[in-house]
Amino acid sequence: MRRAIRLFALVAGPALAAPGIGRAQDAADPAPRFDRTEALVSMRDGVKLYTTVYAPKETKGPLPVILLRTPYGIDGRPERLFRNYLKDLAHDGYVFAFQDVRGRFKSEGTFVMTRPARDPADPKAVDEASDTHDTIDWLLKTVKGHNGRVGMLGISYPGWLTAVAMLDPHPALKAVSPQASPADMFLGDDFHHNGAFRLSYGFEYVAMMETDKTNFSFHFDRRDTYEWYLKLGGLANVNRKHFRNKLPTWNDFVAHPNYDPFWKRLSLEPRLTRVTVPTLNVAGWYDQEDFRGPLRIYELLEKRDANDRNFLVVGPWDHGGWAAGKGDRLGRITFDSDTGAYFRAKVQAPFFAHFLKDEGKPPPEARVFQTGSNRWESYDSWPPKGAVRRPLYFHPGGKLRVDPPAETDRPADEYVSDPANPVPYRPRPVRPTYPGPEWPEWMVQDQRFTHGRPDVLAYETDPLTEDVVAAGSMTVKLFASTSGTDCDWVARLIDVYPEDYPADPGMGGYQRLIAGEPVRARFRKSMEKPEPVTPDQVEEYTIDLNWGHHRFRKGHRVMVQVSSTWFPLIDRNPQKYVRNIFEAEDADFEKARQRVYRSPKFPSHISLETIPAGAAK
Ligand code: PG9
Repeated sequence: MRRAIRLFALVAGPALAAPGIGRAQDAADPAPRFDRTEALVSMRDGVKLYTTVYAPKETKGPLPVILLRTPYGIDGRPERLFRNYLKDLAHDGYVFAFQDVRGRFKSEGTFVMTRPARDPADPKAVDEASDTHDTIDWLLKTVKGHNGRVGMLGISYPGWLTAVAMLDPHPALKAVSPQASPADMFLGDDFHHNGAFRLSYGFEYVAMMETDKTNFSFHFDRRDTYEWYLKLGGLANVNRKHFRNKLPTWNDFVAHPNYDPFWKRLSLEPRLTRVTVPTLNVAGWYDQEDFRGPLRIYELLEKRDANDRNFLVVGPWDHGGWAAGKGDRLGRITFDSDTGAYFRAKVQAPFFAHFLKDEGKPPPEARVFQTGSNRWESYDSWPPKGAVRRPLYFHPGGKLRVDPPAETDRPADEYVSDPANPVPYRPRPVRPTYPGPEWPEWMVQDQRFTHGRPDVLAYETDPLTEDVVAAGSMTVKLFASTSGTDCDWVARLIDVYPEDYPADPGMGGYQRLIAGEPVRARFRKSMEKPEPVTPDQVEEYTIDLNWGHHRFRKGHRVMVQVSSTWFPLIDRNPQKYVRNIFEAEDADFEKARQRVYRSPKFPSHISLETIPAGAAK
């Protein structure tokens, strides 16, 4: 059964379909005046792509063109984007062009999820870069009075489209801003994290994109999708009961459960070998979809950035949270300033003005919001030079301390992980991803809903006697065993507020999530060749929590929670090794006894790159 998805600004990314804080205010602003034309633009293989062009009615001299391509449907969107995401750019003066990608909405052809790069030896082959190239050719011939320079930007899928255009750029493409673009869908981003499958997102996104040409919303017959996914059972039931082998991307998930050439071909990472045009990379600390991607794109390009044209901005945002609204809060967490409005007016618009109109100065290398202190900081390298790693070790009694563990007669903590009762990733009911208002906010939700569960371990410091500032890499090292032959390990880093918190008494004791990631035991040695684990044998797992920039305040505590499920964000591991978890049957799921070690030989710990607390206020 189908029902229409409620759309807000899908051009920028589906996360914006959810109502955002302060977003209604943007609607009150008057939109700039444009002449709108539409066209079906022919690509090199004859396929026509639906394109609209908005030229300002009042122009001051030749203008650059800004191009935004999307799979989410362009009709009606630009008018809304001119009131928020593109408002400052529109006021500065650009011609804007929007396009439905092949196979979506009013464009011809077939949609292929994150279409792989074409074979350069085949002149007839197409990909998103060639479609962008052909579109820019057409724009330069058709748009009157342009200045010969084109810029591209977009969030998430449109951000990925920007990134692939930048890797193989048209000569007129002079500035790009890939925002929240995925980089590698097996290692991070939307579909998997470290090879662990993102069940709710993968299932719902694929249904949305591949059921037909428009945005389809899967109908759940349970209000709580936690319950729905649990009842679904083994993933073999997805095609059997719902998709019936008709959705190509789901079939790809099933056919490619490991990091094989299929996933490697889709990865942008090996292609990020040069900075082709000035690039403003944008990421949000609380991006629930594509966080690793934009950071990896920045990091890999930065290694080859001889001419200083690769820049980074990270703000306190959910997925696309900078596109609309003030950005002064997310859920219960406030940021003391309008970070989204600041980004649009003071970062995004000046970046394009500099590189497309020769106005103003280039941006700083890295503009990074420090959460916890709520301050924007500028750095000339990211992570900042001189950051020092500080380990915090797991100890008996749920303690987290700087000293390594001593010998003890009980060197591990243990719990039973039951796939029939998985740890939820947000408080139930877990409503569907779109247009549920919770999805954009779960990464800052109070983690007390899992604290104290018998299948969740927690290690926390005493109240800090001084601020601790994490800036850069954050990693958990687990020494752990399972009684099964496969399992997952999930680590979450949490800032625990003091019980007595006069600044906002409702936040007393709040367990604020800073980062969390899963790893799948089968991939501990190789993502390409999974292997079962030997029951009850201690193994070493590294859980990379990516980069962070957070000030743990004096009086707060640092906490790490460890569990073996995070559902339905991550699919359940059967805990018995099966060849392909996408083909797992209900009977494959087993309970397992999980042990986390904290001994001199097996010192599980978290390690944070830190900078002196005085270096940034
Ligand atoms: N996170 C979405 C996505 C991007 C790229 C590929 C697949 C999904 C999006 O918001 O567009």
